[in-house]
Amino acid sequence: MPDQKKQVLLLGPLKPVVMSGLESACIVHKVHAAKDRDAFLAEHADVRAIACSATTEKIPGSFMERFPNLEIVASFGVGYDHMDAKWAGAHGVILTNTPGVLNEEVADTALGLLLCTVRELPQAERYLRAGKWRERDYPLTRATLRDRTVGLVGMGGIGQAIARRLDAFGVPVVYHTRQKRAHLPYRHYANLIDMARDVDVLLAIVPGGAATANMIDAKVLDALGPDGILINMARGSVVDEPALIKALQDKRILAAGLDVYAKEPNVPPELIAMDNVVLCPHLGSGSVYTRARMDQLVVDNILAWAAGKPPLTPVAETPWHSWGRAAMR
Ligand code: 8YV
Repeated sequence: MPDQKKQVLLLGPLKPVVMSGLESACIVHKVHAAKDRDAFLAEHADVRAIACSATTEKIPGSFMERFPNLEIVASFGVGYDHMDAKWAGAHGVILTNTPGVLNEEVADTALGLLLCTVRELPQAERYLRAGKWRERDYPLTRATLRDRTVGLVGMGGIGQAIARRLDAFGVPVVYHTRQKRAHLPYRHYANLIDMARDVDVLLAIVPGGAATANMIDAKVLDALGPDGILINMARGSVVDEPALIKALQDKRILAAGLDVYAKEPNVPPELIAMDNVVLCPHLGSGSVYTRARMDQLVVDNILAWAAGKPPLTPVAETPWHSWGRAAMR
C-alpha cells in the first residue's frame, strides 16, 4: 500500500517550483490536470495533505470536509481569506500560508503605487506617448507627498515594511489596528474614522475576510476628505467599491491607487474611465523572485509535514500543537 504521508493533492496551477519541490518527496495528484474534477477528488478523498498554488482556489469547509483524513492545507499567498480557517481550526486541520517572504516586494509596490497616484506618473506617461508634451508641459500635480501624513490601515509585516520606507522618505506615518503595537514608534488610532480625518492618505494593508469587509466605506472616505488619497494593497473586500467610485466621481476624495478589486479580474468600468485613479492588476508580490519564494514555502510546509515535523508557517487560527486532526481522533 502506498505511503499516505507522501500523497499530496495539488490544487491550482502546476508551477515549476511547486511541482519539482513536491515531487522530490511525494506523489502529487494534480487536480488541474483532471478531466472530471469531482470524480478525481472523490478518487483521492483519502489524502491527508493538500497543497494550493493560488489564492484564486476557494477552500471552504465544505471542500475540506470531502477529505476525512485531511491534516494540512498548505496554501500560496500571505492572505488566506480564500480558505475557511475557522472550520479548519475547529476540525483539527492545519492551514499554512506564505508570510514574510513577500513583505519587501509588496512594500516596494505599495510605494510605487503611492508615488504614481500622488505624482500622476502613469497619466504623465500617457500624455507624453500621445505627443501632447510638444504642445505644452504636463500640468503641475495638485498633490505631493511633501505635505502628507500616511495612515496605514493594518500594521503587520508588510505594513511595517511600508512604514520603514515612508520613514526614509520623511513622510509621517500613523496607523489603525484593533490592537496597538506597543513596540512601534507610530501613533496608533483605535478608531479608523478618527485617523481618516487626521491624514491625507489612507493605505490599506489589512487581511481580507469578514472582519475587515467594507471597513473603508463612505463615512471613512468622507472623513478622508477632498484632498484625500486612498491606496489599496490589501483585498478588494476591504473597501466598499461602489462607495469609492461615488466618492471619486463626486470629488469627495482626490484620487485612488488600487492593486485589488472586489471581483477580480473584473475592474469596474467606472474606475477604468476615471483619470484620477491608478489601477494595477493585483501584482503586489508579482516578481519571479518573490513568487518563487512563496512557492517554495508552500513546498517546505508540505515537506515538513511529510517528515513528521511541525509546519513552518501555520495561520493564527490553526496553531500547531501536535498532529491536530490525528490527535483529535
Ligand atoms: C498574491 C497576495 O500574489 O499573498 C497574497 O495574499 O495578495 C499576493 O501576494 C496574490 O494572492 C496572487 O493572486
